[in-house]
Amino acid sequence: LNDDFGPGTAVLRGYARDREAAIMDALFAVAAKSHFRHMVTPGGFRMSVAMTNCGSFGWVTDRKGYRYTAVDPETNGIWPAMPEVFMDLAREAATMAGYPNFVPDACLINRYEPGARLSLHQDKNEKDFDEPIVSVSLGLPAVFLFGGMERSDKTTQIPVGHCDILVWGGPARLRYHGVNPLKEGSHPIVGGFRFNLTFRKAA
Ligand code: MD3
Ligand code: FE
Repeated sequence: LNDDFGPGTAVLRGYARDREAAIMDALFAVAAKSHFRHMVTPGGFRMSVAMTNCGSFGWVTDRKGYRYTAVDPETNGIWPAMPEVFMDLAREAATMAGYPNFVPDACLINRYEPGARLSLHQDKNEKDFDEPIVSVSLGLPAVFLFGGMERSDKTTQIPVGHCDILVWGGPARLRYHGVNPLKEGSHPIVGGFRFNLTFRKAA
């Protein structure tokens, strides 16, 4: 498929548009059960991005470290089930990108308000790095930073907008990436935020 950003990557512009309303309804239903919260890094910093999860596993961080849990530490119950519209979208996008066997068990939902950012990092808390990651952008546009295998490698800026899907696997799976501070704005459906759904196979 298209690998404009290097081997193992695929960009599906606007792919989620045919179900944007169902996605937003499902997102708010998840967030009504497990609320968005600003987690704390092991170093003690409050993240500017607010997060929640759905699926069998959710990604969390606190003073003890980064990890996946089956239980939401805020509710002490399991994470909300992954909505069918999420699962179908993630599997379709992965198949389009050449990963037909992808069955995610975790969906991290990131909420960016103006100024919120994600500094350069690798996703390394999953068990099997042969599994791809599917990322769905919703709402306000953002600039995604895509680096190399070392933190110091130069980064490419990738603009991402509402309903764009990016898939990362194979040789791209451990590349550094981040998100620039979100600019103010208002999206006609989503309002003053950007949401990002990140589908992974954690276990
Ligand atoms: C490229 N979230 O939650 S996922 C994250 O927009 C995260 O909120 C971003 O990075 C966001 O960890 C976008 C895009 C992504 C995820 C994993 C990757 C890009 C990747 C792994 C390798 C290379
Ligand atoms: Fe990441």
